[in-house]
Amino acid sequence: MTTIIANGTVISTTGAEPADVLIDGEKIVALIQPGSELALSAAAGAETVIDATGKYVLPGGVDCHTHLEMPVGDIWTADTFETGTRAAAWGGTTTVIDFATQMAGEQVRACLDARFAEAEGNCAIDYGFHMVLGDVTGDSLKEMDALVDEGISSFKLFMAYPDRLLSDDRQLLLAMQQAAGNGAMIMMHAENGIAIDLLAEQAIERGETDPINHGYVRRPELEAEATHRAIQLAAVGACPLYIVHLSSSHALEQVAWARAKGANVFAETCPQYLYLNLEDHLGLPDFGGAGYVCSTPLRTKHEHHHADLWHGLRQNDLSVVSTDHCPFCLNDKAAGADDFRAIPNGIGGIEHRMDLLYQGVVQGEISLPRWVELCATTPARMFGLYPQKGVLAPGSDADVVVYDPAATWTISADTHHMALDYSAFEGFEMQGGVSTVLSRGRVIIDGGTYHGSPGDGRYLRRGLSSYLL
Ligand code: DUC
Ligand code: ZN
Ligand code: ZN
Repeated sequence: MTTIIANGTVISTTGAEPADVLIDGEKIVALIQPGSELALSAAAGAETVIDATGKYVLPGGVDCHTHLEMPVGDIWTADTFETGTRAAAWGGTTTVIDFATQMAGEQVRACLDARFAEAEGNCAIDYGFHMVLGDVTGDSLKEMDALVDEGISSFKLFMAYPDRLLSDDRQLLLAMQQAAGNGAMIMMHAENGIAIDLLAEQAIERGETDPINHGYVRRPELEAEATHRAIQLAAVGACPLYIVHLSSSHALEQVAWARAKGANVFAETCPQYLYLNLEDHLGLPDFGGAGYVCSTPLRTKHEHHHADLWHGLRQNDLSVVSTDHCPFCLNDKAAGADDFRAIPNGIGGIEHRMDLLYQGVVQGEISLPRWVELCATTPARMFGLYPQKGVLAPGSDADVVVYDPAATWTISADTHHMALDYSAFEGFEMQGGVSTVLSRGRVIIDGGTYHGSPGDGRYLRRGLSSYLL
């Protein structure tokens, strides 16, 4: 089956050029000059012609940080693999990398196999996994090598959550040394959880139970301290390091310092840290802030976090924008009505990452090529999916988004496709929107209709990060 996407402007990391995209089956076979003889004959022979006049044509988004169908205690994230990947597709994301989690006392292998079974046959788009090591043991270190061979080439460790997931410095270093040997990427939740838990305990003792206190106790200094420690441990362990959900100027400063020295240190941020803040969102009265509880937390508007993060995105000290899609419905957030520590952590945004970042293009914060680089190309390269994903080039999967820069619309829980009963971005007015989405050559979103089905998405065995090559 051949398809041509004609007359659009193709956006890549290097620019914006008029080009027709020719697809055969699941792959891109050529980019052709529009109106050329070749283009006309390709269009005449194609079974499907998609007219992209006036629109951008870009590689499908790669969201490398999601939590679909994930339990925290007995509360589950609201999106299943089915609903979450479908919502992602609506927003122009055609690949997700989610997490399999090993908790203390559990076997890595068994946890991963269970996770494969949960996703299998349910995803609308292609998917991969990182492995969370909640406990670094002889077994988990040995399994790291085996997992890399099976396409799980990144491991998330926690410096937070002493009671559940925290690895101490010895464990962090052991995992880093193992990663140095097998080529894996170490992903780090960089917050000093021991100090945070003390501050949280003291806040509760003072009767400060509201959601905003979640932001007060998770101080940016404690994100910076953990980020710095992770960087130094990774230097000693000699492995690449990727800081997840970076939210503060303080932590960014550490990443910039490491990168200026030439260290293999990378970081992502997420739309919530670019657009939302502690006072106006986490500080909403009557428990309204609960919907904005996430970790790392939203930061104060009285410092320069937003501006610094945009600057970091331009400078490449922040290389990726993911969502950290971790949606909990409001009745589940109510678990922490009397104690902010019990509010499940997370914000849902898998559907709106591409659009929210495009507002950065509209507002002049980033360029069009940088938008594509942050949302598709670099995450694919960072996590061993390039050039299968993240680029429109001959031989790459035909994951393509046709994006209409003239569209205008408003984010609302009433119209979004996530299985979440609110939106942290409710009422945000958007310029630009997704028109058509192809996943491996098949149109799955077009004309405001979803044309795919659960199980269309395939598991992706990832290689090593090519960002280092
Ligand atoms: N870390 C994440 O990456 N997501 C949700 C909560 C957390 O602590
Ligand atoms: Zn985390
Ligand atoms: Zn996360």
